[in-house]
Amino acid sequence: MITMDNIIREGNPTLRAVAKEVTVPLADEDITLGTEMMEFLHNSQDPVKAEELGLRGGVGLAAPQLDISKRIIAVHVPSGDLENPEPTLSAVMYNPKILSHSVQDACLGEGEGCLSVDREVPGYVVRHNKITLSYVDAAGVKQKIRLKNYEAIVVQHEIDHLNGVMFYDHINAENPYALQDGVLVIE
Ligand code: FHF
Ligand code: ZN
Repeated sequence: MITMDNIIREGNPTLRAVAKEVTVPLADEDITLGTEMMEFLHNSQDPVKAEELGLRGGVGLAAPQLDISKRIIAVHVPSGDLENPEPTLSAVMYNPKILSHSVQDACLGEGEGCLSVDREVPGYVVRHNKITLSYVDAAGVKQKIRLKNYEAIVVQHEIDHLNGVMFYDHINAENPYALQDGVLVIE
């Protein structure tokens, strides 16, 4: 089981490395890792399990955060709507790739945090508002999807980890809350 003890923190060089693509068909080891990464996200969002295990709630996890430099991410975005409890996005993605993106940019009004960063870093993290993404799913099938708004932001945060990029690399150092015209602020 993955816990916070398995998550490396900033300063570890693996977080600054470019991760390697996984082979397809997927190796059993990579399928198992993906399953465990998704289980971590589930546990971290379950108030009882998160308390028991001392987990920070997470909507995404990238293999390099486990000191495994492979292009594997898991994302699990809860709906937040009691009428419609299905997660808005839940997937393990192997070799995810942004094929194209909107001209429009977006950021989270609350800024971002990271399981590998044990401090608050204020400021807007400006990303693409919409992305078209390809990836290989847990069944080894190639997928192509379009994402926008919050789901697109989460996936970009995770893909950044595969490229050695941290969320605060995107924050304007002089004025963390400076925004170019037309950037969508997601509340
Ligand atoms: C998180 N937590 O998941 C943040 C961190 C924008 O690489 O967003 O470092 F648990 C992955 C509902 C809404 C339930 C939000 C991407 C952030 C990715 C993990 N929590 C949440 C929730 C959350 C990081 N990460 C603050 C831990
Ligand atoms: Zn992160």
